[in-house]
Amino acid sequence: MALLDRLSRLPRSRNARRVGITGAPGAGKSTLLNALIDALREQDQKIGVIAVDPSSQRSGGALLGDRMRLGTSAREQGVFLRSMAARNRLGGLADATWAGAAVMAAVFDWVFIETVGVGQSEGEVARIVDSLVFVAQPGAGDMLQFMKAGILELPDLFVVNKSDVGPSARRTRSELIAGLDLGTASANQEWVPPVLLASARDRAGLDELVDRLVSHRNHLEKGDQLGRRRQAGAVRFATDSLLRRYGEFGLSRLGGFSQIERRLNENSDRSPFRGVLEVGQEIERALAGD
Ligand SMILES: Nc1nc2c(ncn2[C@@H]2O[C@H](COP(=O)(O)OP(=O)(O)O)[C@@H](O)[C@H]2O)c(=O)[nH]1
Ligand SMILES: [Mg+2]
Repeated sequence: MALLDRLSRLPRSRNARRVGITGAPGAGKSTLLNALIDALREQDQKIGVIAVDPSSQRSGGALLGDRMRLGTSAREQGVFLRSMAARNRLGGLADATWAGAAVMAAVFDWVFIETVGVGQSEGEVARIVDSLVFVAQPGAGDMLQFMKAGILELPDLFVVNKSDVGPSARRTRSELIAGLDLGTASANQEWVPPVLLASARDRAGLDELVDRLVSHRNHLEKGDQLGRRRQAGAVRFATDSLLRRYGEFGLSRLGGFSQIERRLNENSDRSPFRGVLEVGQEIERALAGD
C-alpha cells in the first residue's frame, strides 16, 4: 500500500513516449531495440526499458543473450534497463510492469517494453503503451498462429525485421499486409498500421521506424485519442488489479466489475495506483463490515 501511495504521487511532467515491442522469440526484438536505443541516444533522448523475461517458456532463465545485447547500450548514460520475469503470470507481472512504466515515464523521454509474443502479455502491454510494435521475421510460419489468437489486431506498427536475408522479407511483408486486410480497414479507420522493413543487424529502416512512432503519437494526440487510450488502459489495469487482490467476491461488495470500472472512469484525474488504493480500501471496509 505504501508503494501504491508513492506511485500515485509521481509527477506526470515528462509524458514519455511509451512503446511496446512484441513478437515471437527470435524475431529480433532485443536486437532491434538495441539499435533503436543507439539511434535515439544520438539525439540525446533518455530511455527506459522494461524487458519481460520469457522465463516461464524456457528451461531456467536463458536470457543472458538478451541482456548482453541490451547491455551494451544500458552501460551508457541515459539508458535504464529493468528485467522482469514473466514466471509469475497471475498478478505480479502486470503490477510490476505498470509500476515500472509509470516511474520511467516520469523521468525518461522514451519507455520501451519488450515482451514475448505469446498471447496474454500483448493485451497487458497494449494497455500500458501508446504504440505497440509487432516484430516479425521473414518466412514466419507463426503468423497464422498469431492471427488465430487475434494478436495481430492490437499492434499499431509492424516491422518485418532481418530484411538483410533477401527477398523473403519482402514476401513476408506482402503476406502480412494481405493477411491483415489493411486495404479494407483503411476505409473506416484513421490510422492504418504501417508494415515496415528493417534490419536490426545492418541498422537499416530505423529512421523510418522512429518517424512512424512519432507520427503515431502525433495521430493519437489529435482529438485527445492519447488521453482516452491511456485512461481506458489505466482503468482496465486498476480494475484487473483490484480483481486480483480481492477476487469476484470482493468486487461484488461494491457492485461488481463494471460498476467499479464506471467509478474509476468517473474519477479520471486520479492515477490508477490511487484508484487501486482507494477503491481497495473501500472494498476492505465493506468486507470487514459484512
Ligand atoms: N540476419 C539478421 N539477424 C538478426 C537481425 N536481428 C536479429 N537477428 C538475430 O536473430 C536472433 C534473435 O535475436 P533477438 O534480438 O534475441 O530476438 P528476440 O528473441 O526477438 O529478442 C539473434 O541471433 C540475432 O542476432 C537482423 O536484422 N538480421
Ligand atoms: Mg529478446
